[in-house]
Amino acid sequence: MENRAFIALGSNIGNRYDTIMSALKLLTENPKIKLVNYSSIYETDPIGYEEQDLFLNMVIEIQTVLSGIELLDFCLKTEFELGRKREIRWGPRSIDLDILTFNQENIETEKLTVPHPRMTERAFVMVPLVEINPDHHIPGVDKPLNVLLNELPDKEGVRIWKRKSGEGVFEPIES
Ligand code: GSY
Repeated sequence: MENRAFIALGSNIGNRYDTIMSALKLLTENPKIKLVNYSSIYETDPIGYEEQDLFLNMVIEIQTVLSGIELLDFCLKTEFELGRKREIRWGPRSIDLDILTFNQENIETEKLTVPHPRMTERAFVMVPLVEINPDHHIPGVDKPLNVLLNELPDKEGVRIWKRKSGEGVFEPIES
């Protein structure tokens, strides 16, 4: 599987944990996608439109033979299967799957911009991303992710909710 991508997952409607696990299951059931790494799950204060419930957020690393656009289409299909309706722009959502990076590529199309244009400003993305890949460089940015995270304010809005390992171990796919 030649392509390497990071995807951010978020949910703040209904059973947030079950929805995130269902999204992981649907993604990894696709034979063209292999889960390589995953972060802990964080509970996070909403950014953008603040009058909404807390989110659960995490980040995964995958390998895939899909192109960036094919991966986007599969993410949108997965969101749709899990009941996502595209309503208020910054509003509540049952599941959100955002492609953060795709190899070291810059992709600029009507449907997809990669690296995700707001990823480095969002602690709910950067904290889980740095947990699994602190030294990663985003194309066109000379500082590694952990340095970018250190420079971010408002990290207290991102709190560990379920650890990847240690007490209360969480497995990405429950059988
Ligand atoms: O862009 C993802 C959806 N979203 C989130 C999110 O996932 N987490 C938090 N904490 N705030 C958010 N605002 C939006 S929009």
